[in-house]
Amino acid sequence: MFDEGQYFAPVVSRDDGSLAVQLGDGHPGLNDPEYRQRRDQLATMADRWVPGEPAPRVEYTDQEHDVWRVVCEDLRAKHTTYACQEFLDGKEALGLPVDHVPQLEDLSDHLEPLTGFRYRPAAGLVPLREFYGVLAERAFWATQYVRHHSVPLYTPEPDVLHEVVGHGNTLADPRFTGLYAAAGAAARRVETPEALDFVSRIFWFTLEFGVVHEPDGLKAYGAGILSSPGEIEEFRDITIRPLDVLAMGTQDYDITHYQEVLFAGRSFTHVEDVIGGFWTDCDDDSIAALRAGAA
Ligand code: TIH
Ligand code: FE2
Repeated sequence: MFDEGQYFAPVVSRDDGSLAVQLGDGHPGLNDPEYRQRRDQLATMADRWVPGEPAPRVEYTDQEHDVWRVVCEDLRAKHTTYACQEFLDGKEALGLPVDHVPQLEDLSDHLEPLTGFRYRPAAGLVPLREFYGVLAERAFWATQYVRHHSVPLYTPEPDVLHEVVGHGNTLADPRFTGLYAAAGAAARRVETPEALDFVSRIFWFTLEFGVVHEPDGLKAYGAGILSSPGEIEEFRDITIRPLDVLAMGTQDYDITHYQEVLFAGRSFTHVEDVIGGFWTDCDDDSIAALRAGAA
């Protein structure tokens, strides 16, 4: 139950050293040979990346730029309505293009002076401990492929739109990156799979799917909501629970559908205090004690 799961569609190596991405049943690109070839190509490029070198530059196609533009244009007004202030601050600082897919390396050059963060290109499979651990060094593993053009409004797989529009805008804001770095430090500190699982669920319900009360209503700060033009319109209508470390660290979720329960901070400061504070102090023993109290 506590295996250190994988974040993305699995990839397998071919005899020639290239990678093949395994798209599951029901994936919109499953029967689109061109899309599959593209996914394999980008995964292979990322796999060949060597730490310390720039992330590979991708020549995006017109169709990929179109998907980027459709999603960004759709999200423009929705972010104004539904995104929390700190996200909007990061968005202003980063100034992402709307009309083309930007390169990870160029974004890293913009992010680094703001918060110290840089992207690393992910081929697909990033084990949880590695994915979270490098946040402590202000590095963020990111995919470079674009979601299938038939499903611009929601994808169950993290694509470059999610990594950049969802996470990138937050990685440009120092209050957010304090939280990311604290999550990374926690992931490095804990040793048991149970504790890592606990830390990663809290990440899911905060930096991926967190919401926060602001004076004019409930806002999203989680990258998974903020990169989905579909889900961003729904989050105010579902079950919203108060921040609670034990509840969040043990709550199940389904990565393939809109979320059914979210946890709201009373303010961004409240999230920093409760969640940032937890990540800063937690260890195997404190997490085991929390779990035992729940039993
Ligand atoms: N569902 C998000 C989107 O459509 O942008 C992507 C993901 C967020 C978290 C996991 S996958
Ligand atoms: Fe994400």
